[in-house]
Amino acid sequence: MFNRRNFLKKSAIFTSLAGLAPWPTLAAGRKVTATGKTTIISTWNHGLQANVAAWRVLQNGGSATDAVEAGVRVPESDPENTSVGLGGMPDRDGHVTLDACIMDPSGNCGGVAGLEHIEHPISVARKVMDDTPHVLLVGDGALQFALANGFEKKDLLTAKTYKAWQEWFKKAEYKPVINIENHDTIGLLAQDKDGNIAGACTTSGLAFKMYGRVGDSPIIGAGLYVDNDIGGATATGMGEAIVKVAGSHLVVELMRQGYAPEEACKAAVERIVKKEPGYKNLQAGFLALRKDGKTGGYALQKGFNYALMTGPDNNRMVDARALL
Ligand code: SD4
Repeated sequence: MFNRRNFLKKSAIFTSLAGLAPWPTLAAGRKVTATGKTTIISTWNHGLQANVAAWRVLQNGGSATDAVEAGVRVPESDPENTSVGLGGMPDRDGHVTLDACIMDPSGNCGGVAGLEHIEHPISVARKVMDDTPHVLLVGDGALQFALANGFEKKDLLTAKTYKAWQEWFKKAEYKPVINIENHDTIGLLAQDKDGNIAGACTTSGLAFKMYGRVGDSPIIGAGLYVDNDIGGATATGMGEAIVKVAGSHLVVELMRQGYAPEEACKAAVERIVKKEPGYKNLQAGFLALRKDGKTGGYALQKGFNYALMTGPDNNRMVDARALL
């Protein structure tokens, strides 16, 4: 018997299989379309200034990709910020090793991991994306690439982080702590007025990590993922737990299935809880920006906040809800 709901369901499946739908019809039967508004969302308090820089780029006609890069360069240059770029905490051997990645609306991406001496790993990640056939360069190879492309070699260890490292030595306890300095990666997602979404993520990683340790932040699908048909997601917190569930990709795929941004972030946090026996002792948080400009965030532990900008005079901090 002809039934309208079945008919709509079948035609939705058919059009998306045929690749005809601009983006899949959601489970709720609603298409998510861009609204023509600009939205920028980024992790933690340093996101406020990052959002402003990203906004400026969009206002001046820059692309979403230019905007996310410019946004996260702000905390990368801040020596007081001990978890991103210049002034980031070193590993247990005193090396400041940086991880970053970027993804554009066409699905292109680039990243660097374990990069030393370069203040703006995100811009090196952008060059990897734009100028090489690869998606990820690591360690010395990433440094050589950066230097060959004119990036300046710098000492990223500051008096403040050198002191913290010396202090750490007194106990030399390798125990990541929830929600303090070593959990302030910046992940930033931006949607321009044409609806295009890009994302960037950059960090110095866990303070006093093992030399060579790489977290989620430079890994596409873990620390960041963008599908311009659906939306973008980014992560903060204990990288190992986020990598294990391919967290940001998971959030985007859940939005594809019809989850609202906050619900998708919550489900990704729940997945970590299910898979990670030590979940009570770690933090993990996700942010999501959907194609229709809707945003959301969710964390495992309390204390995660994010900056949301939807207008020149509307840039504010939002406290994310938490599972525990
Ligand atoms: C990492 N996710 O390297 C990063 C750490 C961080 O906010 O600070 N996140 O695991």
